[in-house]
Amino acid sequence: MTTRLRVAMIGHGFMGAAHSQGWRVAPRFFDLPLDPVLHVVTGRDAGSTAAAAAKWGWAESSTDWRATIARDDVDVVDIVTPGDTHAEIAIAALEAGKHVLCEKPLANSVAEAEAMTQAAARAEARGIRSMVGFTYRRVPAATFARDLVAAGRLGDIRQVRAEYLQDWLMDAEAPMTWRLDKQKAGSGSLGDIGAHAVDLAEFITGQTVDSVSGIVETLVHERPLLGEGIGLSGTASAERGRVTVDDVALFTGRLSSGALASFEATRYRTGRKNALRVEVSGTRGALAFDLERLNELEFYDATVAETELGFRRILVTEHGHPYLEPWWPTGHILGYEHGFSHQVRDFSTAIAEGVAPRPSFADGLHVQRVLDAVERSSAAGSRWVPTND
Ligand code: SOE
Repeated sequence: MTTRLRVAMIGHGFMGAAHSQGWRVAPRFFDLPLDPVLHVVTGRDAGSTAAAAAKWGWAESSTDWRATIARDDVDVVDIVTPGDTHAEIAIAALEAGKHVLCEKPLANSVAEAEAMTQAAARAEARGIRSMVGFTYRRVPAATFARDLVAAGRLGDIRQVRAEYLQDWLMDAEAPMTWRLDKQKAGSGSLGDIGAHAVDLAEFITGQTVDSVSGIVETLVHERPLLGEGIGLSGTASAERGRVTVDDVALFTGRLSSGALASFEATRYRTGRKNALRVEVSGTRGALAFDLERLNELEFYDATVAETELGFRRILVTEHGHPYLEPWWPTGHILGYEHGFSHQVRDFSTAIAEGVAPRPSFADGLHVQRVLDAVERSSAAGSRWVPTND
């Protein structure tokens, strides 16, 4: 019989739904070495936490995360709360001997991310694993892009362009959410979605961003406070509040190979709903990934006959592609939610096999340093700032 992996999830908003789905579905498709059990979900409010438990299939609900972490019958703590609580919960969970999966960005500051990474290193020495939830690495086309680069199909990387564009804040009268509050979110577009662009560009190229020159800017400084409901589906109240985060972040990065990369993160790009795109250009070829077309990868092979040159669209839907074998008959497509099952597969496999999973807390700390360097660069008139790894 497969050993159970008893999971406690802290938080139950949008990401909580995505993670619940991952924990529930992954063992039904993948042959996992450990059997994840949706054991207990924890939130601030008893009523909505119990409702989330019933909706997503968690056996129990609780309003006390410290008590949850202290339980002997919990093996994994999955953190899907806003960034201001990541450090405290993750460090406590690691110290209590629990494996930890933490949503991105790892923390709200470099200092917090450093403390978390130190706690993760101490725990790792005792066989306790930790991972940060940069889930888009696990979209099959993005993983396949990484494989093509690693196999040398692009040659030497000359240039990279990474952007994450959304438009859900275009309406200046849409109510405040915690994602617009620096205290809770750490930063705006920069950390919320720019962090994904940095991680994915580094993952695909196998390189790191070593210095940056950037600018961050707030476009809408004030919004109605939330009346009733939650998030964007909530109603606006008559009171107004100040937006304390960036709305747009633009920056240039110098990669470890010396190549240049450009980055763009905004939630004000009309018509772009969830456009996480990475384009990589090398001496032997090029590729372009676009999350809005997540079952495809554009690939240009510069080594073919001149008369046959051109980007071609690879359908990343075959059983030979990363993660695809156990899903549907070949040629059938996947969606946003599948990345969360792939995350569960990789995390639980690493726990079972006793290896350190990636992206690690150290990887998350590195991204945090890039975000911090962009903010410092912007404050200093876009001067180049090392990311200090
Ligand atoms: C909101 O902009 C958001 O939900 C991010 O917080 C997620 O990380 C990203 O996956 C989708 O957009």
